[in-house]
Order: sequence, then structure tokens, then C-alpha cells
Amino acid sequence: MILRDAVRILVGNWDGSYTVPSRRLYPHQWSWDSAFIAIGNARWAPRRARSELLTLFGAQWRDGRVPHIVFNPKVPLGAYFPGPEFWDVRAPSGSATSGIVQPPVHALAAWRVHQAEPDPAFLRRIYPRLVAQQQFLRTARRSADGLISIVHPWESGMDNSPAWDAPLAAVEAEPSGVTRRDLDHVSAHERPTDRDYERYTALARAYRDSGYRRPGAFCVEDPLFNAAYGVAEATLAKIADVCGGDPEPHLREAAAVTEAMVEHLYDDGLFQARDVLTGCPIRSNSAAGLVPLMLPGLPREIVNGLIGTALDRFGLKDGVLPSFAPAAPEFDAARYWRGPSWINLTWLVWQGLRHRRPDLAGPLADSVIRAIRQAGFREYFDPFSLLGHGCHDFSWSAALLLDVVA
Ligand code: 9WN
Repeated sequence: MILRDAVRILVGNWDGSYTVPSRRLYPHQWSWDSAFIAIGNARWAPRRARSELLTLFGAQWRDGRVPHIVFNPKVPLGAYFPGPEFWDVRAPSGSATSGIVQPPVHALAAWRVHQAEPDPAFLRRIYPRLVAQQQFLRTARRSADGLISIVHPWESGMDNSPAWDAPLAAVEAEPSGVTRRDLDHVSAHERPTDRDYERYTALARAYRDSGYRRPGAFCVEDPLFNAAYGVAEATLAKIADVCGGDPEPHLREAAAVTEAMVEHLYDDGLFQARDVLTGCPIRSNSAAGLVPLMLPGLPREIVNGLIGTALDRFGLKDGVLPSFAPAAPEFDAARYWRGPSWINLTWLVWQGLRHRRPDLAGPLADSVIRAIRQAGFREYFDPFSLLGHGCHDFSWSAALLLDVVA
């Protein structure tokens, strides 16, 4: 029944060649959502999964960047803020897009789709595009330490994580020009604040006005984003193998970023973000710091440190994984990325645990099923009561459930 409902949601959110995250709240194509959705669709409709990824990469920019939103021209202007008129840019395909990116989890998605139904032609088509996506990050965003930076909280995918409070405080808010449409659909106490939005808008505007070249007052190295980048290289090595390419450079790059992360971002049982503008670590209790568990070459003592933290600070064994450690003062069980449990974040950590600690991975997968059984396919969940928050019929909650139970 629950599986049938998951498929029903994905069918309802399908737009002909890709899937919207949510019909009303997010009526366009989102980058990392499409990767998670493809992973789930691979379980019952691999053709759709391939189409999902190829449609997204169809809007790739010449510099290799994969925009975080590809706008559907049929959706009325003003349905989502900030919309195409704000970003004011088009991909070479002619699609209106945003100008920022999201965590590069797409190589992993492409590989999972291929595993579900082997299709070397699909892999050969998407491989150069995935390589270009990584190349953009190396060219435009890599620091001397070998880490990739993000220039907007939206690029982290965890928009209002408390990890961004300090770097965001340095950004001048821009009260005018913010037309929040999210509050038409979800109550204010579950979303970022107006102040957050004023800063998000100011940052996006500054980046846009530089021709999407120069970061504004926010530039950080995020452990989730860097882990996704490293996992992408490790996965590209496997894809290169199938496509007759050379896996070696990808393996070297995966090892290099893993080493840089361990050296510069790991601190006392958790990976932390770092502020590129001040050079200072941003100490927080974000579950983003557990996602590097996915990196295949992570040293054993680091793995053990992360697992200890997941158990002690995040209550891994007791239930669903919160996005922020519950004992921390910033924790908020209902507000977006400040505490609620998200299925995609849980899935990423689950991936990291599956081969290392099946005894912990199993209950984590069960917690996804439990949350959805109790609250439905919500966007996020109170990690204690499992009360559902955010929008209903959320695509990646449905898609990743299908993967978790497969
Ligand atoms: C801004 C679509 C996206 C997710 C992000 C999530 C949220 C957008 C918003 O929704 O962000 O990109 O309007 O709040 O934070 O992770 O990709 O589901």
C-alpha cells in the first residue's frame, strides 16, 4: 500500500520528462531533487529515471554548471520566488534557470539507474556531462586546500541550517524585493525567517550582478557538498570503466578530496564547514557533518569517530536522524533544516553505513518507513513525534522510500 502510494505521488508529480519536488511549493525542476527522484524511479520506471537526469543535464551551462532550478515556462510567473525573472539567465538550451548549484549527487544517481537496468548508451551520454559538472566545481570553486566552496546557503541544499547562521550574519539583508510565496503553502514556523530570505535574496542578486562569477559575502566549504563531490569522482571511475574511459584520474581526485576534508574539516567526531572568507571553521552540530561516511576511502578511525557522534549526539539508534543535534541550543524540531528529519539526509547517511555497519543501517532504513507510515510523504518530520512538516506528497520522500525497501 505504502509502495503504491509512493508511485502514485511520483506519477502525480511527473511533468512529462522530469518530476517536480512538490506541485504547489516547488513547481519546477530542482537539481539534487532530480537525482534522488531518479534513484527511486530506477526501482520501478528506469526509463523515467534516465529522462529525469537527461532533462536536468539538458539545461547544463556551457561552463559545466548544472543549475539548481530549471524553470518550467508553463508555470505562471510569480508562482515561486525567486523565479526566472529574478535569476534572469538562460541555459544554452534556451531554458530559464537559476545560476547557482546544489550538491553533485547526480553521478551516484546515474550509476544507480544503470545498475537497475544496464544501459551503456545512457551512461555514455551522461558521462561527459557529469565530468563537466565536476570540472566546473574544480575551476570555479576550488580553494588552494583542494576543497570546493559554495556561495549561497541554497547551494548546500540545507538552506537555513544553523551552520550558516554565523556566515549569514555578515550578509547585509535586503528587505525590498522579497516576495515570499512559500508561506502561501507552508506555515511560517516551519520555514526560514523573513530575515533569512532578505539575506538569501541579497546574496543571489550580488552573484547574479557579477554574471554568476564572483561570490558575494557568503563563501563556505560544506562537508556534505564536498562529500558529494568526492563520491561523484569515485562513482565516475565506475562509469568510466563501462564507457571505456580512464577511471584513474577520478580515483585520484576522490582520494585527494577525502584527504583534504580529513585534514581541514574533521574536528572531534564530526566534519565541520569552514568559512572561506575568514578562514575560520564553523563549528556546529549539523548532520551534514555525518554525510562524509559515504566516502569510500575514509580512514577507519574517522569512520568510528563519526559513528560515535551519530550515536551520542544524533541518537542514531533511537529513531529517525535529525538534521541537527537535538541537545544543541539552535535545535528546532519543526523549522526546516534546523532539526527536523529529512529522508534524503537519512538516505545519504544510510548509504555510508550500509556496508560498514549494517546493524545501524537497518534500523535507519526502518525509521524512514516508520516516519512515512505515520505521517505520510511529508517534506520533513519532527524527529521525536514523527509529526509531518512542510509540504505533502513530496517527491524525494516517495522516491527514496522505494529505494530503501528494495
Ligand atoms: C530553495 C526543492 C528544494 C530542495 C532544497 C530545500 C528547498 C528551496 C526553497 O527545496 O529549497 O532551493 O525554496 O526553500 O531546502 O534542499 O532542493 O525541494
